[in-house]
Amino acid sequence: MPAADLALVIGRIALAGKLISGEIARASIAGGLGYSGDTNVHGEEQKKLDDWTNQVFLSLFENCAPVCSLISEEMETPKHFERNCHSREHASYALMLDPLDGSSNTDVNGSLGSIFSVRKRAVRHGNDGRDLLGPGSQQVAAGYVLYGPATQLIYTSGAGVDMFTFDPQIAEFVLWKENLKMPPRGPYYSCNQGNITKWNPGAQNLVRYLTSRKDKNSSYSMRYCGAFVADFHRCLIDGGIYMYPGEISSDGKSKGKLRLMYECAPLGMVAEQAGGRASNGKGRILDVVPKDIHDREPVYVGSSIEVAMAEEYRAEG
Ligand code: FBP
Repeated sequence: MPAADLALVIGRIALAGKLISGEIARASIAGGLGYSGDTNVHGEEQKKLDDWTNQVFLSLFENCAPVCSLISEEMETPKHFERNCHSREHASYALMLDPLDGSSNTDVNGSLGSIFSVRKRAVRHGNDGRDLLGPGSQQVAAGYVLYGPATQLIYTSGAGVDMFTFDPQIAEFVLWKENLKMPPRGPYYSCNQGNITKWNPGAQNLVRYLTSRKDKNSSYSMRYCGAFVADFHRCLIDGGIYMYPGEISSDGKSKGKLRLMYECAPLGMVAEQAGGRASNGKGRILDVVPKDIHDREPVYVGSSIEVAMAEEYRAEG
């Protein structure tokens, strides 16, 4: 991706991050919490902030020339910015988004995030986004904004991972760490263990192993805050594994919850670029080819040693 295009796209994401961070901070006193009364393409009740954050990205990318399509967790079909598409000699791109990750945390002042992935469009492409249905290894950039005690922007464009912290005093993101490396092993595991009986035996045995460690040096602590971005961020800094195993449904199939193209694949690219790994429990998640832009996938992401363990335990059969 030409540096100028990347700078434009990341610049707009940073601006969205500033606006969203400000809105989240005052949502409780500005009537911004609670449900909007609508449901999204996944049949999930939409929070007001889900819709508000989605609108922020739509309005900021309408006039962002390199991006001709925006695909979002909150929209059934891609939003196509016609004029951004065909007015360029250079390639155009699609932005794939989870505008507000961890939305079950909005009303309890928990951590939240925005996850993004940038992919190159085919020269000839329709408006349905089918030309984007390639493996995550085709992403040209990916990352997230974490809305926690601090607001941070983390991204990669295939040459390592950099992290920026938002400084409210100067209203700018300031580079904090360059070329971040994830510890190869970590003391934390994150999962909704309340679902354990719905998982494959392999995933159940993996968590039994992680919780069986007695000695201090190799034992694991559980951390689960309800926001993929925040639990992943802990793995990136301190090491460990985040997993959302597939749940066995009545037809015996294992179904993931998290969306492949705008949740699993972008954090998978960040993990790999930082020396970690990302798997669907069987193999590399960046090799999985989606059939639909809203496909879901089981995910095991984080430190290379723990993610390798998930595959050794045949977490997804
Ligand atoms: P959205 O909030 O974007 O739908 O993301 C899914 C998510 O909230 C993850 O952030 C989180 O890790 C997981 O689902 C929590 O799911 P559960 O409530 O089933 O544990």
